[in-house]
Amino acid sequence: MPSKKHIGNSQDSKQLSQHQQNFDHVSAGIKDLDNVMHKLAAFQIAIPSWALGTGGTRFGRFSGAGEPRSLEEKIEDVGLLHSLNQSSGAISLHIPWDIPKDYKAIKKLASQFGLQFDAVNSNTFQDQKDQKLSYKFGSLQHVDKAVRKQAVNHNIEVIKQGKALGSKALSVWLSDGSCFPGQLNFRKAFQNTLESLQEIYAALPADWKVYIEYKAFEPNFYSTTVADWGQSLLYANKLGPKAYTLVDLGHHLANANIEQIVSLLLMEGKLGGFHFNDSKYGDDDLTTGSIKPYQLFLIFNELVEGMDARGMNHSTDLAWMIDASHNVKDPLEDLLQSVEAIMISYTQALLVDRKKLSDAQKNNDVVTAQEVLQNAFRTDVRAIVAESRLRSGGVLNPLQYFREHKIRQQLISKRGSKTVATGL
Ligand code: AFD
Ligand code: MN
Ligand code: MN
Repeated sequence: MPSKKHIGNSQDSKQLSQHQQNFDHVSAGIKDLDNVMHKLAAFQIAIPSWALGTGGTRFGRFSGAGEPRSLEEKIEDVGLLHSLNQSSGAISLHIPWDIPKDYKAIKKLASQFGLQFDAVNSNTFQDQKDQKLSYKFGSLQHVDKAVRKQAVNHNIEVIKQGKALGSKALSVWLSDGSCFPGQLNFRKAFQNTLESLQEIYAALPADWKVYIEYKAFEPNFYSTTVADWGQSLLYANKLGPKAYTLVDLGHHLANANIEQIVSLLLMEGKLGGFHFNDSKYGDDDLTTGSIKPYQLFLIFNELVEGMDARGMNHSTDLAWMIDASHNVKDPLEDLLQSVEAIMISYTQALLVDRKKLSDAQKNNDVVTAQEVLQNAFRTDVRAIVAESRLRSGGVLNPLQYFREHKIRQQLISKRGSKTVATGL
């Protein structure tokens, strides 16, 4: 684990002076630099506990070495990321993959690393060993009330766990749906799900939110009971003011206009938060910004515009999280890349000339509108993100630091080379 002193000593002076030049150059063109720097320092992206190990596919899993073997080690990993980039100051737990044994000790450990507990995630998409009834045909939607009850009780239990840790939200992602036409009565499945969600909603503490995550398909391939933002919004509206829609970037049908979805959910005051990742085909869970960086920028453009229109606090009024893991990268390096991509897009969105864009829109000046957006998108803001990180006590180049200081090798020597982190 790099200590603050260690980090301070590690900055290469040549690289630092190059950075200073880059920063001076790019920041010269920014009118309200202090405001931008302030917002960047405040912006934190939660890391899901299940992204710290190498993810598998349904064909196989190639576990990496030195993966965290326990919740404590997952917290250490997120703490490590946060010490390097100062932008990943929260962890999101998945129950029952991450049930804490000693809440006090876990809370203390997290606070030592400056980490908060983000939303807790329930799991009714898998059967657990000691489980009485099966979720093979769904959980909250199930035709059998006893199965629904079991799934509701699990969610209430997850809320309890989250309460003990200081979380303020429950994320519900359901794999409920059907694989073949005729298998399910859509209306009954919706109504069962709604009733189940209502019971969960009733158990939410006053200052909690519930996020309803949608996904177009997989593991069900004919219908999904919370398949898109419209369906999620229906549930959220019927549930009440503590219920919101959660947008996972990989959960849409191909080429969906996610930025438009974001804009309208914000307008309705029903956008709860994000799961960031990238995809080319489906729920690919690739590194954020690795495939469609312009789309990520356009989403942040709507977020900044829409949140400002509602007077929202960028860092605290929505839940920001990464949801990605795969087979071929070191998970910590992958997460550093994702956080960086998010910070870059956010910074670029802060640089958009709002006045000019809105004037162009009023005048149907399509060309200028495009120029305004692309001017921001094509600005190399990496030095701004790095400067913000440095000012907060992070390192100039987290990835480089991770490799040069052989952090994975250190983790392997501590944890061993045959480790498998819990998760998907
Ligand atoms: C799965 C789902 C979804 C969810 C996550 C945690 O696709 O993204 O957020 O599990 O429940 O990856
Ligand atoms: Mn997700
Ligand atoms: Mn997903």
